[in-house]
Amino acid sequence: MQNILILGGDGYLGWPMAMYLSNKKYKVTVVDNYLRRNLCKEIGLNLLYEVPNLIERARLWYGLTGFEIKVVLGDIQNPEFMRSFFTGDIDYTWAVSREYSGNPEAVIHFAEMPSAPYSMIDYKTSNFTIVNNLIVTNNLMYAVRDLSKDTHIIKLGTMGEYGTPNIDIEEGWLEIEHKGRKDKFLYPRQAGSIYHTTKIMDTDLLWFGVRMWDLKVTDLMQCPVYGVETEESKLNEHLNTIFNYDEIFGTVINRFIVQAVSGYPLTVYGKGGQTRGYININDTLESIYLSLINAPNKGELRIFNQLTETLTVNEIADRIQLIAQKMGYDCSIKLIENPRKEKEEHYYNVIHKGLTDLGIKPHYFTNEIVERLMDVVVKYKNNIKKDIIFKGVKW
Ligand code: USQ
Repeated sequence: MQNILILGGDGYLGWPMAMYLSNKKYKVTVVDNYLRRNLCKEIGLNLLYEVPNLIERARLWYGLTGFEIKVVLGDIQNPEFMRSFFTGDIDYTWAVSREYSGNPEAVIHFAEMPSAPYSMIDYKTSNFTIVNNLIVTNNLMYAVRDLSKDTHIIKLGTMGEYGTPNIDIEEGWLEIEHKGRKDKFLYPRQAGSIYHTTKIMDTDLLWFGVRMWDLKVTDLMQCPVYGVETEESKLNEHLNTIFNYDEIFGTVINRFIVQAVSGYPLTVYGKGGQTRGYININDTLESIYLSLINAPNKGELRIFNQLTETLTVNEIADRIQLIAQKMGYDCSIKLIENPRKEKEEHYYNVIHKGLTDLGIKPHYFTNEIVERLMDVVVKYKNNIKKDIIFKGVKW
């Protein structure tokens, strides 16, 4: 039974990941400071449905499965708090047994402010994003360096670090020949928001830690994720992950599904030719699991481009409109002035071999997947607040 620490265990990916690993008999501890929930309250962003707090969810999970997910609430921007997970001096907020399970074999690091629009509201939200994301990553890196050097750090990076270059996006690294000599470097990064820029800085920090202290790191270049249901959440709807459909924390596919169901035109930004990788939430869980059971060596920064397919915003909108109309919803598409500064027509070819080689079995963005997602969302149709769908945070 391996011992896994999940930072950001209350979030969109953190909680489903905790259940997924707990179901596979890992000893899971989650830590969170409710950042996402608190920011939603502060800005007035309703979730699609009420989500029980972390303690209530862990209790419910334990009641249904007999598996314990230990919960610790607090802010890992505090270095001593972060270090407590490696010294054993932990004050569990909720646990069945308060005994320390030992140093984690792996830490899965989701604990960042994850929204590009939030980071672009003003200098205050920008500062917060930079400080929070970098201090948390640095605290983790030092805790592992000082107290648990064999721990595998799995960090959620983002495809947005690469931007949209006019050449193929390689898997993390680029070999360069210059004046007759060759070397391998991190693939050039050029992000499109302050949030995405903090992810570049995270990668740089951890790459430094790998070079200096032989840390073991996997960096997952994650693309926008969509979906709600996972095998584990099917046990009870109160185990469903946090679901945002607002402009700040909602990702485009989840947003468009809610918009389609509620009769709000699908808000395609600009020309809609923006191409990104996309991944189903179940594939995210599987790829993190595959990274966990196939750990890199000491002194290795391993990078995976974590996507299963690429789509333009127009392709997403067209597919969702088609299915929505078939299901009887009045769904239209509206091209609106792009509040972001990004290329709206561009080359996009991403190499993503690493996870395929490890054996991932992808769920693609099919008509059936869209239908199922709509069926889930429509149950909560009466909760949808249309005024939070588009706020127009400008870059
Ligand atoms: N978009 C629209 N209309 C909308 C919302 C979005 O056209 O109503 C467009 C955006 O302009 C963008 C694309 O859809 O071109 C994707 O936007 P998004 O909001 O789904 O995703 P993004 O802001 O890039 O961020 C999300 C997550 C972030 C993660 C990132 C992966 O919030 O945490 O890191 O996806 S990636 O985009 O690959 O960097």
